[in-house]
Amino acid sequence: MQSKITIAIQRKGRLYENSKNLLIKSGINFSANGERLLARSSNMDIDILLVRDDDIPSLVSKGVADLGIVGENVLAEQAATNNKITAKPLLKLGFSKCKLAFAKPLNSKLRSLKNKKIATSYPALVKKYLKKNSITAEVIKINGSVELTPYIGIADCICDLVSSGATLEANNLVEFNSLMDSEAVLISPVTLNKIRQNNIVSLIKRFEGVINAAESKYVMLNAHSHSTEMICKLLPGADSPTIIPLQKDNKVAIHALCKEPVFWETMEKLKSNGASSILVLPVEKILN
Ligand code: PRT
Ligand code: ZN
Repeated sequence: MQSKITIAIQRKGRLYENSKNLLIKSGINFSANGERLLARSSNMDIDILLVRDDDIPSLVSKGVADLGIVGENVLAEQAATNNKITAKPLLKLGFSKCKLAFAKPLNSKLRSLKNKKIATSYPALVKKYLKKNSITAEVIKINGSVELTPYIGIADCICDLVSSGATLEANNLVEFNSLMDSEAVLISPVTLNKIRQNNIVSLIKRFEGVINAAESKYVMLNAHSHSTEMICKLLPGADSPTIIPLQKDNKVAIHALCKEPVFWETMEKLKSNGASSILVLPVEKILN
């Protein structure tokens, strides 16, 4: 009976640091040194497979790994080309956010994709998009430097991942349509391994706790008791704030777990509605 859980993460690249940090914050101690494919947790019955991101959907679909971390873009592209890729996303992880978008040269007169040549590393997703929108166009698969293809006459436009937009700008390209938003997701096989199921579910709950905590803040402030209702309405994503009477001046302390970001604008609004001594504190872990 194999009780050890295997998790596949990217060995190096854009997903690696955040994936590693998520595992470590979830209480899994391991060190990934050098070119090793396998790292063994020193405190839990867990193996970490360190691989290329492209291999993660198939390792998880086959059940070689019980869980994996990969970009939604990679999972969607592979699932669109290969019906053996059955791994399903369980949890959005909130990092490596980007979008798959169409872009054209700044001086291009291109108005529609019809009969155009589109260079991309995501041919299956682009073809699916064209089919869905009843557009006939030529899709050219390119593995790298997609942004150069319009200038060497290979394509009229591109469909590539964009995050800050700096690469498009540096190559005089402009985005004109978005195909999908993407971020890193936790994936699992369609059915969890029966022997390890309980442990896997507990682990997923820990990941959830870390993700929720990253987005949550604990807010503490003081206010006049007559403004309590208005102040509580302004606290983003707070379920049921704690209200504690203060000794002086008919005032209360309000404490709340805010499950959405607390921006400066929100704090300023709280202040203008009578709140004072507003503290916004990070939350490390949440177990619901
Ligand atoms: O070696 P391995 O196969 O494991 O990694 P890889 O080289 O295939 O992938 P990697 O590490 O580059 O990216 C892994 C994942 O990060 C992607 O599959 C996405 O889910 C996610 N991600 C998030 C991105 C970006 N943002 C991103 N900006 N992946 C690539 N880019 C590239 C994009 O292709 C373009 O060249 O960055 C450029 C655009 O960035 P901006 O900031 O200039 O817009
Ligand atoms: Zn890759």
